[in-house]
Amino acid sequence: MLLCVGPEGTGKTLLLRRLANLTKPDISLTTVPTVGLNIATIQQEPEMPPINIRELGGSMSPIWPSYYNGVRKIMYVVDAVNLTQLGEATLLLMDLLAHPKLRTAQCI
Ligand SMILES: Nc1nc2c(ncn2[C@@H]2O[C@H](COP(=O)(O)OP(=O)(O)OP(=O)(O)O)[C@@H](O)[C@H]2O)c(=O)[nH]1
Ligand SMILES: [Mg+2]
Repeated sequence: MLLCVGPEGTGKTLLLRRLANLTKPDISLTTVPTVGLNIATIQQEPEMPPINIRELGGSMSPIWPSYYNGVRKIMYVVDAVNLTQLGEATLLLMDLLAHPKLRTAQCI
């Protein structure tokens, strides 16, 4: 299972919406903060099985670990322009990488 996490407002929902609708150039830029779980299904090629990605809202970071069971890959999203958030982004990433349940997961 692929998990998408990162601090609040870094663009996770928009990125996943973009990946799920690559052929539609006019996707809406309007999103609401994810409270809970957002599941995106990405179909790369018609003959390939779809990829399900679970996004956890940044506001839920204290309870992210309750969703770590069975995670094989992690997509960690950072807003590199938001310098005031980079410290928080680093601490959350360090916590994530140190978690025993994610020891064998790949981070991208
Ligand atoms: N212009 C522009 N706006 C963006 C981009 N990525 C995100 N945004 C805007 O930033 C805001 C937050 O984006 P979201 O995708 O909801 O962020 P998120 O990481 O899912 O936030 P949480 O679910 O609260 O953790 C929205 O208003 C988006 O439209 C981007 O690449 N370009
Ligand atoms: Mg979101």
